[in-house]
Amino acid sequence: MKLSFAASILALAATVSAHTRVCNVFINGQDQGDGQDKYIRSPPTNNPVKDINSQAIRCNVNDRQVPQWVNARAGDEITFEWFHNYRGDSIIELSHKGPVQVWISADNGNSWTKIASEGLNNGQWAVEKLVQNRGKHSARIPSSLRAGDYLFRAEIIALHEGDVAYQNNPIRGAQFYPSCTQVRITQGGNNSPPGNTRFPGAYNYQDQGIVFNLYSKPPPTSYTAPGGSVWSG
Ligand SMILES: [Cu+2]
Repeated sequence: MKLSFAASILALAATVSAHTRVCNVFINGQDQGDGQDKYIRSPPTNNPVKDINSQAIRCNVNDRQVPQWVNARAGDEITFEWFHNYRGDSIIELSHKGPVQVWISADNGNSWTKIASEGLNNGQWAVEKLVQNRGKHSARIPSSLRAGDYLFRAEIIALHEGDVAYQNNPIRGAQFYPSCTQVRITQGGNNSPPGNTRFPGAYNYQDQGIVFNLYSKPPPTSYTAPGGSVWSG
């Protein structure tokens, strides 16, 4: 009795610490400070979203305006830093292999445009690279992007239970970690992002980048992330 209670606590702790969320954003390498609930629409926990038809697939479960905006210019490099529970911890359990993508929205999340995507490159998953980079990944803000207020949606998709669709087996399925940061582009160009993508709506359970077997033999050598191609501006 005692043992099984201890075991279940350990199992719970392991599950919780496996997950991840964004804590800080950098512009051209400059740390913008702890952004949680300040300029990041932080969820209350580091749990994944699994239902791709839910509103939470957009900006996670706590999508509301937060008080601050990160200032940046078109052409700047934006970096997102992830962690389990505290900065500099082990970031995300390495079993959680999958792609890392960045999207932008000019209309508070109504429509989205992908600006960065990394999947499987020379046998290395974007999540493995993220852990190697101490939780950081970067994207170039298109230099033609029009000035204005944007949401930047950074996203990890963990495929370790993605060999089946959540729809068919709700205790498994790919895990999504969307995170929305408020960014004010103070100086920009002439182009508005096409915004041809919606969340929910962009993903479906027929996408081969969502129902995907990491453990096939021989191991997968190519992968196409869901949500279409990257807009370069
Ligand atoms: Cu997890």
